Amino acid sequence: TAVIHRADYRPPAFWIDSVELCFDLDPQKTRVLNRMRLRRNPSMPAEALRLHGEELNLARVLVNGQGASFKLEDSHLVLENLPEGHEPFDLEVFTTCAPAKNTKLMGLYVSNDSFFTQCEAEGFRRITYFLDRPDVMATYSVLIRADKAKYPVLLSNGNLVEQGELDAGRHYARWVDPHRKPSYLFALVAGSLVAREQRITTRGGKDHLLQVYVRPGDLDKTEHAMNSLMASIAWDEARFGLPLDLERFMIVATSDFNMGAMENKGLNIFNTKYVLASQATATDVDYANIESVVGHEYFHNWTGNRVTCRDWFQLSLKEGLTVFRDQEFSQDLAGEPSARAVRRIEDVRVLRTAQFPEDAGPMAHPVRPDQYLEINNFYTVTIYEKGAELVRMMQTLVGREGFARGMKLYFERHDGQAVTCDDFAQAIADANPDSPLARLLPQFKRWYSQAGTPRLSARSRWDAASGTYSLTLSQSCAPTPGQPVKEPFVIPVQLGLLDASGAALSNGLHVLTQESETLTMSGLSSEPVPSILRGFSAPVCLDYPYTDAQLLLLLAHDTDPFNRWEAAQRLALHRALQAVRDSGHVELDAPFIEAMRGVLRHPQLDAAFKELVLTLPSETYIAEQLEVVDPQRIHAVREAMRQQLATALRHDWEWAYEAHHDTGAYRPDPRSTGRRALAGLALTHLCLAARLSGDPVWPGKTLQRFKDAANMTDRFNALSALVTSGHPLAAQALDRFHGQFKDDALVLDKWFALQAGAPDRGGNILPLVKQLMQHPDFNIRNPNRARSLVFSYCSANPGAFHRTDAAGYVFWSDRVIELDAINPQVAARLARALDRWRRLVEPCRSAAREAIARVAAKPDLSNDVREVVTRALA
Ligand code: HT7
Ligand code: ZN
Repeated sequence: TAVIHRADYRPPAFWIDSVELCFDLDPQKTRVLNRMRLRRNPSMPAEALRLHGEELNLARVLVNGQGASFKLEDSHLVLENLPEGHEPFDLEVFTTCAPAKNTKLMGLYVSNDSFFTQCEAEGFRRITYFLDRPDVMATYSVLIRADKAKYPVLLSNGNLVEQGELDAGRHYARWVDPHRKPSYLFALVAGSLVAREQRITTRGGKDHLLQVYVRPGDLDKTEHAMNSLMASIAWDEARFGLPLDLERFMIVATSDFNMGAMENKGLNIFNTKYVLASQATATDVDYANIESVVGHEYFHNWTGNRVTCRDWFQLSLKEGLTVFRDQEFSQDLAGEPSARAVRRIEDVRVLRTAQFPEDAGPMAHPVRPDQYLEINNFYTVTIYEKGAELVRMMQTLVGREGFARGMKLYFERHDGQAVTCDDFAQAIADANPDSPLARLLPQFKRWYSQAGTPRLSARSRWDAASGTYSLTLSQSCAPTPGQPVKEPFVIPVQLGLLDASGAALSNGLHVLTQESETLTMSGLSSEPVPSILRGFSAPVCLDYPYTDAQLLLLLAHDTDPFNRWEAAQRLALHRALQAVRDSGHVELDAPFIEAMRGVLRHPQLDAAFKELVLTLPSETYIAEQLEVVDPQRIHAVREAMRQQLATALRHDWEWAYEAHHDTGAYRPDPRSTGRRALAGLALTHLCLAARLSGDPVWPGKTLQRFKDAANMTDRFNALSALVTSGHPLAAQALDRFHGQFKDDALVLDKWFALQAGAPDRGGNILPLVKQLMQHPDFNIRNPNRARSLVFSYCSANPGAFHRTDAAGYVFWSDRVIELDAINPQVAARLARALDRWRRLVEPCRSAAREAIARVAAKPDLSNDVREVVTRALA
């Protein structure tokens, strides 16, 4: 298959105005009758109709009710002799497919004896022949017929207009979606499901039915998802004036799903991981994720569904914007400024540990890519998270109200259309003609076209005699594949100055547009300390030669909580990097330890914030700062730092645990979540300290906590403390956990993930992972289970994966090849685990290259995996 280029975009030669689909569901052989009303696109020259289709059996083609001539050409149904002129005509295509054999989980597939669809990006063509591209928008009427006992619930998009009985124990339902939509938003679900229901009246006085469908035993785990949905509906109306435009809004959960969830119009399909929660089975992190994913999919109803993408190169138009919206939603729900800051820090952590490496590696691509081989490979942290940062910068440049004005104009202009990232940026700028965004729009849009993380260097000069302080800000961006030279970006730099006592001197936004600019402030009595990039106002890598004294001052006094946290991260990062360069030896100094103690014991700071400050930068983030990466050494250094913090602050951790572990009746609100997180971190450190001292008390207490816990957060934190500290009590706790939760797939995922992600001790993790692959509960075909074991090892446990004997890489290549035959999308994600192989220290580097080459040499690789390994070796 050939590479697809953005520059080659052409509108379709035909439009499809309406679709009538009739499904006779059968796991082995489902019949699909597709009646389309088409017309030629008057603005395009006359040409043949080329409909996409994949793994379909074609039975019949009729044009205006008559048999028609056609050709089947490399995944296309081609019709050449169609009626001339611009009158609409009918095309009927009758096909069959085999949902039970569909292990790719794209198109129509079976999971736990129910039918589900996944059509984004190009799955609809696996259901029927179609112009399967997002700029072809049609109305859909869907008739579903199936065995009533096996599939009592039959769902599709829109409104249920008819249902009834058929002979031979079958029944039917007809759904009509009044909204035009692209094929990727089509959905169908059929199975034995039950729903939590909620009727609501929205601000405009309209009534709506909300439903969350799950398997019968799971109904008691749907309350949080329903609450999150109601909160999302209220938020979008309040913040952006965007109402729910459907009488019925459904969420359905499935345990076999390639991603998190899917925003099909009125019928969102979710991975169970982002729906099901009870205090006994889900952690605080799960609760927060459910809130944000439910929000995300709901917000797509406007940003994605009402206004969609012209082509898949514009994916960030909907994804970046919708991530921005879900981040804002979560912040607004968190409420207080400090809780908002915690959310912001968490989001930036994801960006820096996942997106920055992507932007520096072989898969680096612009937020609006120029080319792809397989679109599924471009559902990336760059499209999503960096895309959200671009939208956030726009909001910073036009202000919060200005941004709401821009959104309003965007919908006024484009409701019902399939548009581009340019259209979005233009609307935000046009609604704010006096803003810096409007003035700088062409330059700002380089963020969409240039890949790579810009480096923002700041250098200061202090002239004591005149009391003048100057700060020079310079930007650069390293080459990325296909982009050797970059033009300067527009970088909004939120900048504060503190005096030597930590008091605030100034705060303002500087918009950097040149390669280098100098800001000067005079009339100062002493040299100030700069707090640069407050709130992480741009997705850049900031380089400023902070001294420890400056960082300690910021940590103690900065009014910006993000930079306060950042100061602590820098203090820790400096020490980690120093130790890694210094042959792995680390000895934490008293000022650092005292600063950490000060934060831990601080009377005013929130527990959630303390937990973030006392969590050291991740191994991946440390690795990103280095040109040559020795993952085992990084792991050893970080572990040694944790161990020293555990020992030196032992009494403080004890205090922290005792003061925070009782959070009363379970509620997943920011305050109690923060307290549980800090108590959990304390337990981990207490178990680590016990490992050195041999003290049995805290491991014993931790085991007791594990047994007595009233919620999964506390239980799992205790289990994790025992496992990550390598304590012998971990084994019995793991057994007990498995026995207790063996029937709950999502909890078993945690059990697998914890073991595969545990710190390596003498190379013990890989044999354990191999052993767990033989466990009766392991099934590589289930994406959640594959992620919990194989990905947790290969992608999230660098210290254990990058073995000098190359066994980790051999295991990786075996799994990529095994998975590729089952589910190429999941395989390609796993293939990304070795993206950054070029920077690895020898012998890892050569061994990693060999493993990638081994995968690349395999004939019949999917496009998904081929694209990843080819780029990695390029
Ligand atoms: N828009 C959704 C994308 C998605 C997806 C893409 C490829 C293959 C499977 C998929 N499942 C969902 C998810 C979202 O961003 O909301
Ligand atoms: Zn999305």
